Amino acid sequence: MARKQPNIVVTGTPGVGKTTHAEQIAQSTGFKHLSVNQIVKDEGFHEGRDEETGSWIVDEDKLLDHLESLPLHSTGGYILDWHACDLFPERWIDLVLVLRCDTTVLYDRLTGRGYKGKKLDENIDSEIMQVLLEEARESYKEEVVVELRSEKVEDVEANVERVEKWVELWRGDRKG
Ligand code: DAT
Repeated sequence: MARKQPNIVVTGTPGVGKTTHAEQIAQSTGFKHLSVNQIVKDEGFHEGRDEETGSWIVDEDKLLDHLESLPLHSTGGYILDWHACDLFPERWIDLVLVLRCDTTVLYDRLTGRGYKGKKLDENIDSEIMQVLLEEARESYKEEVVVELRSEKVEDVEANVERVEKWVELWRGDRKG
């Protein structure tokens, strides 16, 4: 069955603004925001935390089984917010937003969150090396992946507006 609504992935290095964007896009489109990290935590889809970085060691099979049980792939209308994107089957996803941020701005956001040492360095390096953008480009078709800047509040407003327009076009295309 063809989806009536698109599914959107919002990805990027921690601190780039995924939650901020996903919440606002959910509000303006009526789509459901899935914070994948929250699901991993709440449902216990992990094998504890990495000692050094404190990140969850995710049980990807359990996570995928859970996502598969949602009407995500049939009805659509979901926003998947996660710092990874290669796990989601390509056929589920209609748009991948990769948020990008200047590293000095990101540094301040992450230290403000209490990140330090290896965890801070790894995330800053990941942004410099555009790890998530590469992951998205390797996992999805070129036209599905959109890189968006997320440094200022105005960036969020412009990005949300752009996504709203994209959703309208997507719906229009399917009505024929
Ligand atoms: P993520 O979910 O990617 O970890 P977040 O949405 O929690 O990121 O944002 C981290 C912090 O940075 C939070 O205090 C909101 C702020 N922020 C994010 N994007 C922003 C932007 N484009 N302009 C101003 N502040 C932003």
